[in-house]
Amino acid sequence: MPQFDRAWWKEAVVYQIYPRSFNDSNGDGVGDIPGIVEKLDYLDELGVDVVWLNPVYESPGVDNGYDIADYRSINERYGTMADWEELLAGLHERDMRLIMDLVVNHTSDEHEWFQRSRSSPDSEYRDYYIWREGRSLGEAGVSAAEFDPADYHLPEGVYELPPNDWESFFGGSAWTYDEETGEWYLHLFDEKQPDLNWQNEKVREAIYEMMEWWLQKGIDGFRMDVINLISKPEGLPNGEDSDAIVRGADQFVNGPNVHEYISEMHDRVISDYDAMTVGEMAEVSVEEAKKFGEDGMSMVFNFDHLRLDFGPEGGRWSKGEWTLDELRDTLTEWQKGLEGDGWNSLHFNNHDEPRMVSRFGNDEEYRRESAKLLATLLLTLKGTPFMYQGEEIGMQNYPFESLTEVRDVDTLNNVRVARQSGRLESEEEVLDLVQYRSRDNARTPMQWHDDEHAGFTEGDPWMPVNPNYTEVNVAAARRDERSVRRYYRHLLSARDEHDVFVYGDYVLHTTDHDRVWAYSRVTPDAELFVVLNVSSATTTYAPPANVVGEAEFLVGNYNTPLGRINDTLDLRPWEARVYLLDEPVTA
Ligand code: ISL
Repeated sequence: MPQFDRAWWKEAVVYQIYPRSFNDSNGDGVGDIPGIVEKLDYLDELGVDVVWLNPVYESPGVDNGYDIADYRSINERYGTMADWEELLAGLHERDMRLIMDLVVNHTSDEHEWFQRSRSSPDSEYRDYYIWREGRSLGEAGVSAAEFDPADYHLPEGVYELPPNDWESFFGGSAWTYDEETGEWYLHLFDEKQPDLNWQNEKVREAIYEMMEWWLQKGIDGFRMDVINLISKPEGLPNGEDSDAIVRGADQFVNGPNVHEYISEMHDRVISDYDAMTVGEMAEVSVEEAKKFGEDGMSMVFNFDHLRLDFGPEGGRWSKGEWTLDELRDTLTEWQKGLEGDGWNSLHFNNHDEPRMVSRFGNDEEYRRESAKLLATLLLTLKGTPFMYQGEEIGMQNYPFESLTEVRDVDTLNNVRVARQSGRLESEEEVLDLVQYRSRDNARTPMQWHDDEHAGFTEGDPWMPVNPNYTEVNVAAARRDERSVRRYYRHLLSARDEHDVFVYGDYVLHTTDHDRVWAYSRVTPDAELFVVLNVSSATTTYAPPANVVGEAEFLVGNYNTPLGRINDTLDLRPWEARVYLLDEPVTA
């Protein structure tokens, strides 16, 4: 038996639950914790190991819970602490684990710390956040004619610019002027999400205590929201890189003390527990990810592959074409980059991204096939896979017909800014982009069956249900032997059975095929051979000579009754096959 550097979180498959949209137990149109408890057997049967729960803490809900007003209490909308405890116990009884969302780059402006901080420059909480004086027009080199106070929501009589040129991820300046004290506070997201000042030791202490409190309650780890934004450079200099994801990102992404803070957090809190941590990183290189591993993080989320379809200008709020070459190269870079020296997370979906089958698959003619192919990729690359609710039934983007159907603060703010600047003009352009990119695509209610509102709620759902629910739903998937869900279950159990899915090294076979992506996963005593036709056309592929021959056909999305790998493979649209070889043949 080969010796692997084992860890439970390497062997686990995570299932992400966006509580607002998962299952509503009390008919108020918003999903809740008792609703999740009702579905625990569903998750168990699917075969996932860990639940990542998006924020359920006390919050005004401007960013659906990523604006936290109290880290230690549960938002009434979602239930009570007792409900949450029942959820944790229910998961543990079924041998599943729970990781919670840790949102500590910012709080809500309704958090007590901010209320106190805002009240006076002399408050002992002033330094919990980042306050600065504005710049005069002269200082910023801006003429009076160029200056429009409306851009900064300034009250009458105030003629100044924000302390620097940083932009918020949600559009517009990252600073808001506060009338109370005549200073500006920093918020890299919405103005109702002020950034905490991590330089202040008291802030760090308070956060570590809170983390400890949750771990003591028995949780199994944290997903750490935008954690590489927590360290801002001394003097808060203007952005220098005009290609940065938002203006200023070159200054505040992976700031000067970020590793010091993360390793301190690890030493002070995490290292006492057998916990899993995954750091969400707005932008991160392989080299930087390794450093976070050295700081004690289990893994990071990188988004390189989810940027391939950005347009040349306008970043996320423009549309570009991805190619198989780029997708394969990007993921291969991470596979190889962290080999033996770190651990990957794997994800194509989350609550911030459009649905993977609409983005990387063909959600019209080959919805099922392409959803299954993407599932194969997710569950056969090396790393910890993260599934997102609804992915197991091939849920797709929502056909938004009007902005009135959009709830997401990020979409609404960014659309407003793009319109103001003239970058988006016609209604069609706006809708086209929203349909493609909006985070709300992922946030429509989970589709359980074909009754009204897809069985998500007995009330009025907070977000419209995708009209395809009559066809795409869990009940229908259960009845159907060829369903996407069946396929996931199959792959998940194969993954449980064979170590090579988890620990095998990744070896790429197709460096430049324009439709096929083939690779092996290799351990000292086994090999998986995976072949994917990432296209809606049939295609032919000749595998490397040494994998040709007898092999067990483990999983595939078409009928392939073969006990061997032939020297030429005729692959149907979006065909995916996974073979298990008796012994490793690829070096
Ligand atoms: O860049 C994005 C998506 O590709 C942004 O939508 C997103 O805000 C960014 O990835 C950070 O996301 C996280 O922090 C935000 C919150 O709105 C997101 O839901 C969360 O996942 C602020 O807390």
